[in-house]
Amino acid sequence: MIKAFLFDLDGVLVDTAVFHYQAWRRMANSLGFDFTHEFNETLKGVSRMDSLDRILALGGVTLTDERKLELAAQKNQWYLDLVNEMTPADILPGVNAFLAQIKQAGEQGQPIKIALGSVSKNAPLILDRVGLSHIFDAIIDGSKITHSKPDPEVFLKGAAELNVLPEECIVFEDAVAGIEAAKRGNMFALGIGSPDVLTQADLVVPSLEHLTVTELLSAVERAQG
Ligand code: G16
Ligand code: MG
Repeated sequence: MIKAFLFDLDGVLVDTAVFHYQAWRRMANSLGFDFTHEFNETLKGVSRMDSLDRILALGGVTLTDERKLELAAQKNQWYLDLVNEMTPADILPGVNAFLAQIKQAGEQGQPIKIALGSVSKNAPLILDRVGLSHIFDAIIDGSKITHSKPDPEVFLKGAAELNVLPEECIVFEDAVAGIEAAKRGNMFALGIGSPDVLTQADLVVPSLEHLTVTELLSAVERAQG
């Protein structure tokens, strides 16, 4: 039985994935190369330093560890300039209504706990900017984990803090690495985006808009037989 929902942050609750893309591209451009939207998909859910390594490898650039730390700090500053402009209006369509449905389900005798599962060290700041800090029963962010997605650590820690089993969780994810993390953690993986990209997901919806908690729980029950 499903007892908890674990939400990714970037690309599921807010669209900071776009800000990461802009800031990393700006950094790549400053080094004399560029990268595509398709390549950017492979960075989603991947930690800051691992993302930097992947981008530098793409550009064929080798740097000292010191220079890499400088670049990561520069990228983060450009990213934060964008994050600091965020307001509750930046919450993605359908999210608030979906969160309200979860609360309603609880009032009607079907309690569902919710956790954040993000590898971002900036997650608490983003939640604060958009006014979502207080809705979670547990928050797992980049400061609490040692392995980024596709390692399941972030979601397993979320389940443990909520005191539920992995198979009692639905993970809401927009990233290939995040879907893999959910599956490796033995959780139901709900992809938010395109089925052509999120091929490993158990179910894919284009966004949280038009998704109802009741329909989702029925779909999971059917899938789990
Ligand atoms: C997010 C993003 C990644 C980003 C990572 C680290 O993960 O999807 O692109 O590299 O956080 O972010 P930061 O540099 O802010 O620590 P998630 O798990 O929220 O999708
Ligand atoms: Mg994401």
